Amino acid sequence: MKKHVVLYKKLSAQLMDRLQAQAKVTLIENLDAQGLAQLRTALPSAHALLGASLKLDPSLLDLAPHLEAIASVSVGVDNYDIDYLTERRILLTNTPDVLTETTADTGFALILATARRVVELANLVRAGGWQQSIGPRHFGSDVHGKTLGIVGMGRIGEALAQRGHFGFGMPVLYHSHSPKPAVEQRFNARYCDLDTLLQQADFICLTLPLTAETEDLIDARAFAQMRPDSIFINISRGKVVDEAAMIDALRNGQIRGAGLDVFEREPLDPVSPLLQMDNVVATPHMGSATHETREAMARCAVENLLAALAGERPANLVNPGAWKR
Ligand code: 8YV
Repeated sequence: MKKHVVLYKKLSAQLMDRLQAQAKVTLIENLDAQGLAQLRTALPSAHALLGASLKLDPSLLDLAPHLEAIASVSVGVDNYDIDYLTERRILLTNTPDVLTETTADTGFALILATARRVVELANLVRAGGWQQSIGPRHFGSDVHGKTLGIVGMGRIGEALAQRGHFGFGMPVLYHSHSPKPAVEQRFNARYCDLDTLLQQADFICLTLPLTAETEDLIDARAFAQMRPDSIFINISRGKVVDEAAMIDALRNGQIRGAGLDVFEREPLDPVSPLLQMDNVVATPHMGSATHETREAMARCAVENLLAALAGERPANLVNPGAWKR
């Protein structure tokens, strides 16, 4: 008998066909109140889940006694209680690698957009405000040759370093759990402690996962280390930053600006003070959001899920402790 897979993220027709050939599939179209009610109804018979952007608490997963696997369409796994899943021997998989380059591109899009005031000046033109050659009050700041500081040197951090070093001639500082000699050799990068990076970098970019250790890592004390002409970039998770402290730092001129793709609560509240500041570029968690990359992530998630249901070890297993063999 076919296993029951519950999707809470829509798949392309091609991937849907592939999944339906192997499993009974229930699709939850939206994660609104009705969708969440549908999910709760489907969980008691579910053998696997596939989706993203939904916190799957133990209280919800207790409704799924037959659950064998969760295939997340994401590289970040902060929406899951990994200890709980491992205890229940529920395999959790994610989609690393396929989104690395696209997410690093987003990081550089925010660096350039924030430093050169692209959104603000494009809106000026659109509003008919371009009446004469622009002057100093509309000037931005250079990116090439400035110091790029990367907090978290994983796949995305490395891709960011590659762009900075080879693309923009930027000296690269980085902070992570431990030094990475290969990264230092490839990108002439220098490992330093967090405070040194915050004090010396022109661009401070967060590319680290949200964990118990990194939650609120960038707080008022951290912002106080940064230079007034520095620009803060976050493409990791909103909760790595004390958002109120960031708002204060921007208001008080402790930093020049911020390029933000992630926020403490998402979607960002339309009345957030961040949206009232011209020196803030805010984007809707679009890090991996291209047609090509999201299809590649979904394909990776489907492959992980089908392997798990077939009793094979998935390629991207987040919690190897849950693996039976
Ligand atoms: C999106 C991400 O949240 O991969 C992650 O961890 O943050 C982004 O790619 C995810 O892909 C939503 O589908």
